Amino acid sequence: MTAPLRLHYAPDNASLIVRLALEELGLPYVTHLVDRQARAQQAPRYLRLNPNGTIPVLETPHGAMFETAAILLWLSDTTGKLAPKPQDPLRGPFLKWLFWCSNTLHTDLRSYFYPEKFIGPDPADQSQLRRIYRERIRADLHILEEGLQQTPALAGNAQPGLLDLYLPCLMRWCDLYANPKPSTAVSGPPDHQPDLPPDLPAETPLWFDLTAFPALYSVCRMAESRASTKRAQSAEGLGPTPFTAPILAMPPEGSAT
Ligand SMILES: N[C@@H](CCC(=O)N[C@@H](CS)C(=O)NCC(=O)O)C(=O)O
Repeated sequence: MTAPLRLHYAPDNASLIVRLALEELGLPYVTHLVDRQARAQQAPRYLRLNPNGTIPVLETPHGAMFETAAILLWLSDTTGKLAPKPQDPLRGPFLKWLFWCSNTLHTDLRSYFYPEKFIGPDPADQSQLRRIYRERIRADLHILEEGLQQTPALAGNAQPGLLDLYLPCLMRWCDLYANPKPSTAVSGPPDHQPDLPPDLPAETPLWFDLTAFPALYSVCRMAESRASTKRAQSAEGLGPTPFTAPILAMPPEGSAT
């Protein structure tokens, strides 16, 4: 790989997962901030790179890539790292869970975070959609925990793979943005402030507790010990324990929403 890779990112967005991969691989790259306050992801210049208007984009010698999991696999394929090889018996399970992260949990979180994109501006409709997706995400987390327990080689081991990068970010977002946590609601960025679900009284305990998922907790703990995470923490202002006890990002530039 000779031409510089350019990551179009916003702090604590899905681009964080790609940043972690670039750091883990030790690849040289430059970043370009997508200014979410200015809705730069909808600017014509950005839409030429990614017509979906989603973050991230990675500009590569083979063209601009979008879709987080595709970027991760491309990085892994071109370097021969961070994933089981095609003949490895772990390859199938790895692909299954990578695609599941992208198509199921990440997609369900997206519906929960941005209900207006899927059901329109009516707050009652949005609450209803969130209720549905909260249940889906709950079920997703149990399915994931069981999958990790059944196949421990997938993640949480000494040699990190792509799932060790993707899963901690998803857990971070579950905790920060999908939890009806009063402290988050007070200080959080406006369009990432889920209301307390209408069917839950204010004093209802948080529904997401990472410690209830031991395999996932262990993956997050290990992620926090890696140098790649430390570099991403300082680049995006992620705080001291970005995955096991996340706080809202205080990035040196840009904003999460
Ligand atoms: N399927 C996309 C989803 C990426 C995604 O949801 N990005 C969010 C940030 S975490 C985004 O672009 N949000 C802004 C928007 O949708 O306008 C991927 O895997 O890359």
